[in-house]
Amino acid sequence: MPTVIIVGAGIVGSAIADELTQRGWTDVLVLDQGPLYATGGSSSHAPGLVFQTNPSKTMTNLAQYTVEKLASLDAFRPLGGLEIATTPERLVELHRRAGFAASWGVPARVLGPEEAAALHPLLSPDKILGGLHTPTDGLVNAVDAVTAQAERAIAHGARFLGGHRVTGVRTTPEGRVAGVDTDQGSFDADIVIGAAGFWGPQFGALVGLTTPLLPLAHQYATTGPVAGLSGTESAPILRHQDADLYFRAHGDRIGIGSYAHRPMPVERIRTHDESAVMPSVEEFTPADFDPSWEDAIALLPALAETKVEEGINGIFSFTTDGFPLIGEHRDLPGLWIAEAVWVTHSAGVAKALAEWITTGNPGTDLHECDLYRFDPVQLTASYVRTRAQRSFIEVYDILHPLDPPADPRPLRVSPFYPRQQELGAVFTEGAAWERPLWFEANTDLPEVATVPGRDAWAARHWSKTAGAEALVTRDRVAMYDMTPLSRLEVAGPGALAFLQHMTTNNLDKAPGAVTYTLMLDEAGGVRSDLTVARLAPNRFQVGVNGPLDLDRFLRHAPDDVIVRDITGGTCCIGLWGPRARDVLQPLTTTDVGHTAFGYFKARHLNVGDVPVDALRLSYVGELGWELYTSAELGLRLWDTLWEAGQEHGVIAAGRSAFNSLRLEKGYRLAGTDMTGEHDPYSSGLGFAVKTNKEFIGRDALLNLGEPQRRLTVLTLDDPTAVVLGKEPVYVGETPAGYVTSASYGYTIGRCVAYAWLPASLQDGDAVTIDYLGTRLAATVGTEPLFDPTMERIRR
Ligand code: FAD
Ligand code: THG
Repeated sequence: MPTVIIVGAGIVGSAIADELTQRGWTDVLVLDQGPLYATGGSSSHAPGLVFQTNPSKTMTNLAQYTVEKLASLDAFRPLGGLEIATTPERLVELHRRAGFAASWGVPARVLGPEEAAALHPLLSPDKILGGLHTPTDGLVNAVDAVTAQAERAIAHGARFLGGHRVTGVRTTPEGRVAGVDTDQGSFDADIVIGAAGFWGPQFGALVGLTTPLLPLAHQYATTGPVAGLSGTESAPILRHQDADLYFRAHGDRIGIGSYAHRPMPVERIRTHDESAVMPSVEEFTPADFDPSWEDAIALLPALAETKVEEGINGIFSFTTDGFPLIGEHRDLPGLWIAEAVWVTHSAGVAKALAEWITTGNPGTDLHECDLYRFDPVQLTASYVRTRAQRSFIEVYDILHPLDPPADPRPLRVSPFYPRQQELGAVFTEGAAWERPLWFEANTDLPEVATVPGRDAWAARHWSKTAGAEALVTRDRVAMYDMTPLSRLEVAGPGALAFLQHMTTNNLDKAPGAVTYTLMLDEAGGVRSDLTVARLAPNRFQVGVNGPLDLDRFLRHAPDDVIVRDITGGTCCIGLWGPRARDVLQPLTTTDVGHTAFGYFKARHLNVGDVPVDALRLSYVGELGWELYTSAELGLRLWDTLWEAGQEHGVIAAGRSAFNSLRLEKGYRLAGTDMTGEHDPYSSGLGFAVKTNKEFIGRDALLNLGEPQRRLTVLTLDDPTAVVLGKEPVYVGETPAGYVTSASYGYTIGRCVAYAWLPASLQDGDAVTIDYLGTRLAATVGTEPLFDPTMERIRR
């Protein structure tokens, strides 16, 4: 049995110790620099509100487990959660959040002002427009929860030592973890887990690991006695997001947390000796709290009779995207971290991590939380500082799914950026890339007039012009900037065998072949879908879905294979549409006819003056090519195609059209439509699996039963209605699943929504989708909705 050391005895560290010992890994030592179990970290003063509902299914599931577990340990009180609206926009947002709750299986209901106010002794109906009530939300006493989990772990063999500061991590000559050094001596271990909370970056520095979190102070204040509070603490936990506030009762007093103040990054974390209270508590700065106090009284007038008696600026971790950081150090096996985790998600994260360490698989889809989800440009100190402060500011904001981050921008731009600007690109940002959503230059296209309008929420970051771009792609030809699509070069004598092992489809084909294939985890869940182009016997170009695919390749690559991310130094134009060949052929001496250059083939050719690797495939479901060249030739490639395309009516088209076209064609987006929770068959991707060869996840696939759920295509019945993704789907009055991605399909004239639904549903069955509190009728369809015979592509 491996020996485990956990650094940090906060709520995360103690939960991990409990989960490991529950799994029979009893040789666990938990070290904390502070005293047990109020260690001086964030858990020692967290007021412990647990609101489970989150736009992320994973985060919600982690919270649901935390509630379940801590309730079983008597460390959770299900007082209910109440989120109130004081603006019409927030009321709509509460309906959207009720949708998330229904999608992920949290009971919740939007109530009118009277009913909502009746739940809380200090609320009055005239102050609010309504509330979202979640009966299973509630309060954790974090120190009690730490203690309960620690005591159970100790009963199963774990040891906890306070007053031990970890100062180094020891390694074996082979480069594995061997133990830790502390200010009280050394300890051996096969596995070391950093649960160091906002000390994470310092702990990471001991092992050469960039830990992209920022410690920020957040104000929490407690009032004196409040008339009207019974002292029994039966009031639900309360959120007033329009004023960036939350409330809980402490006996007959109220605790108020505020995210309304300026971000307060902690420049230097104090030691225990230097701290007046504890390292995670900085001195209260009342002036920062004053506006929040006014807002609190405005909502709960009974507070006017009392005052703020105590306050802290309490420190905890913020990340650039709001998700935790979980995973194993790629270059130091045996070193894991679980940091930037709220009390709310603590036990769920601990369970997933314990599963991951003991079985090799977290059992929960953690891709949003993975330590290696970032591109290097997202790991600089300045980026982390800017974006983590942004996360603090936006904690309670109403965020549209397409809202782009504000700064730092622009960071990554493709070589076509100046041309995109000239064409009036409306940019969004993804993975630090500037990405055109649509081009204002296309606003005068006659097709624009045929595109239906939509409601104000769905119309954000959208334009009828995007619809016109989609129609022109189907009708003529368009150029798409595919540069941000991550691509890897996989080369060396072992490259073929490696890729065969890593993915499901057969890649043992002659150079010039392109194959669509899946990367599974050991349990058969879909990690990613890839295109593999064999450019030479020992050299492959792999189109992937981002840094996590690179990470997985790097972890598995043997010595005779080199894996390189070539995204940054190269660029790509997707030239797609029925006239794509008419544009391309005159520019090259290579025959690009269907016979000479077939579907899913790769050729090296010249486009005018530019050497390119051309891949004949298209995520939008039209005739055409992805044309790759090195970055410095990108502008020349763009201009060459643009000029040649004029007589064929070429346009530049953006992400918005792209997403619509791929959904009409039924092409999935890994990480959104299917994740590690889903097997290839229920995802509709069985065609890319060849079980007659060996690959990771094959054994698990062989033991699958009949799928219970299926990724199902729906169309909305109302030809002007749209949904955006994550909405719950009802069969009759029963929540039956949730939408993954959705977009209006401009060619088919209906909104297309993919959804995980019971496998028993059939073509033509009626369902409803809850969109912001309104039920929209939808119908199960047959895939693909567009061009099922492939006549537009294979010609
Ligand atoms: P910590 O509790 O900070 O534990 C980390 C431990 O690691 C510390 O004990 C530290 O001493 C130890 N450590 C670090 N480095 C070393 C080392 N080198 N050697 C030895 N030991 C080390 N979350 C919610 O879910 N709901 C809330 O309502 C809520 N409210 C909050 C209100 C405030 C004012 C604050 C500040 C936070 C709040 N949070 C809330 C966030 C929550 O408190 C934290 O996210 C959570 O407690 C983090 O737990 P942790 O175990 O990761 O960190
Ligand atoms: N281009 C390239 N690589 C990629 C993508 C891309 N890698 C990541 C991601 N996108 C992969 N997703 C898809 C999804 C569908 C298809 C291609 C990439 C596709 N599917 C055909 C189908 O389902 O009919 C393939 C059928 C077949 O196997 O022949 O084209 O956009 N380079």
